[in-house]
Amino acid sequence: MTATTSTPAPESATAAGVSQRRILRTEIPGPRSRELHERKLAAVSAGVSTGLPAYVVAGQGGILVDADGNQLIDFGSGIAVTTVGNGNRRIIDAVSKQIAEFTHTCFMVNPYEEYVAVCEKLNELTPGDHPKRSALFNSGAEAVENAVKVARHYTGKDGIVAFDHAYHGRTNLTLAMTAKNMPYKHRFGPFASELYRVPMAYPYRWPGGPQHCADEAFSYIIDQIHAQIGEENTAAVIIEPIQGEGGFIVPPRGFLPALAQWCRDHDILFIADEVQSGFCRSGDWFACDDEGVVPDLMTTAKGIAGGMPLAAVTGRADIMDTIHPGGLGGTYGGNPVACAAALASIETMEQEDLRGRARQIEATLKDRLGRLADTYHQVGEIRGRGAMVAMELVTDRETKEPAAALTAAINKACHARGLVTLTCGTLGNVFRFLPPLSIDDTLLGEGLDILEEAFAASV
Ligand code: PLZ
Repeated sequence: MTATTSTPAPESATAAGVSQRRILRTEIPGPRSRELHERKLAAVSAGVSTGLPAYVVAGQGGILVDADGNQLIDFGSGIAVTTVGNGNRRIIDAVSKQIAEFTHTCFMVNPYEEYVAVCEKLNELTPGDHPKRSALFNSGAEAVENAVKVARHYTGKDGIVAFDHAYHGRTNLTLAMTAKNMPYKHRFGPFASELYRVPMAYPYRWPGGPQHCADEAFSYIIDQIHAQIGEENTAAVIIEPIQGEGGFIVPPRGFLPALAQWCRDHDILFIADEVQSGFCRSGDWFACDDEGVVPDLMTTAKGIAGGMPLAAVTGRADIMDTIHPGGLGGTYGGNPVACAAALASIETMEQEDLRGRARQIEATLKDRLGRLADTYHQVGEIRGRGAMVAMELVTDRETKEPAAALTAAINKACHARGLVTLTCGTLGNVFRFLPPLSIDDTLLGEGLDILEEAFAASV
C-alpha cells in the first residue's frame, strides 16, 4: 500500500547527495556498526543508551545513511529535531557562512545580530499580540529551568505545578517535573522542592470516560492546587500542550483554554513547554495555536534550529523584563552558529509551508494507522496532530492493558527492516511517528508498509 498522492520533497531538502530511497546492504546493524558499537561500549558511559545502534555517517531529508551503507527511513527526526530534514540547503549555507565569520563571542560579552533576530522571530511567531521578549539557551531542559526561574522571580511565589506523564528534562530541577521514574529519575534524587504533580487530562484513560475528561480533570486539578498548595503559593503551571515522551497525550478540547484562564484569574503563570510540539510539528507553529491558547511563557528547542543546539524562553515583556540585568544567560546560550541555523530553519518553514506539510503527513499517518486499527485489536487509540502522531497499543481493547512488550517487538522489527522508529509513554506502550517534514510521500508510504509488516510479524 502506498499513499494516494505523491508530493515531491521540498526543494531545499533534496539539494544534494543522498538518494531518497531505503537501501539495505547488510543486516541492521551491520558489521561496521557493530564494530563501532564495541568501541562505544568501551568508551561511553553505559548510562547513555542507543535505540538503534546503526552508526550514522550521513543524512538527508527522510533518509539516514549508516556506516555499512544502509539507507534507513527516518521516522524519528532525532526526537522531533530535524523538522526541516538533515541536509537542508538553507541550513548548510547559513551555518557554513556563520562558521567562516565567527563561531563564538558569548552574547553576554560581545553581542551579535543573529541572537536578536532569532528573538524577534520568536516574539513574532509565538501566540499572542502582546509585547514579548525572549532569551536563548542550549537545551530544552535549560529553557524549562529558566522559565521556572523567571516565573518564581516575577510572582515572588515558589510552587510549580506539573502533570502526570510530563517530560521536561534531565537536570535536577526538570527531573523533579518529569513524571517517569525509569529510566529518568531512578536513584538520581533528591529532587528540587516545591514541585507538585496533578493528573493529566488523558482522554483515553480518564476514569469517567473521554467525554467527561476535560471538565472533570479541570475541576480536580484546580481543587488540588487550591487544597494542597494554595493559589497564593503557586508561581506557575507548566504543561506540554501535546505531551511528548509521556505518550503523545492530547488533552481534550477546552481543557487548555480553561486552565490558562484559571491561571490568569489567580495570578499564576501558564507556561507551555513546546520543546517537542513546537515549530510546525503539530501542523501549527505551536500546539497552543490549535485552540488559541496564549501562554505567559513558552519554552522551545528541538525543531527550532534543525539540529544545532538552541532553546528559548519567550514570554510577556512585563514578565521577562522584571529580571535584573545579568540574571539570565550562559556561556553558549544563543550561539551564533545555532542562531544562523534557526533563522534558516524558520525561513524554510515559512517558505515551504511546513505547517501544511505536517497536516498532509497527519492525514497519511492517520489513514494508514486507521487501517491497522481495523485489522488489529491491539491498536487501542490513534492520536496526535500534524507530524506528531502515535498509536497506543493494548493487549485488549476492553481492559486497555498496556502492550509494552508488543510495542518493543514492533519497534525492533521496524529497525531490522531499516525504519527508524521511536516508542514513548509512561507505560512504554505508545508507538510514535515523528518524521522530518521534508520526507517525501513515497518514503512515508514505504515506512508505513514496513510498519505493517513489522506489526504482522510481531503480534
Ligand atoms: N521538554 C517537552 O520533549 C526533550 C528527551 C529525550 P532537552 N525530549 C526528548 C531523552 O531521553 O533525553 C524535552 C521535551 C520537552 C523538555 C525536553 C528537554 O529537552 O533538549 O533534551 O534538554
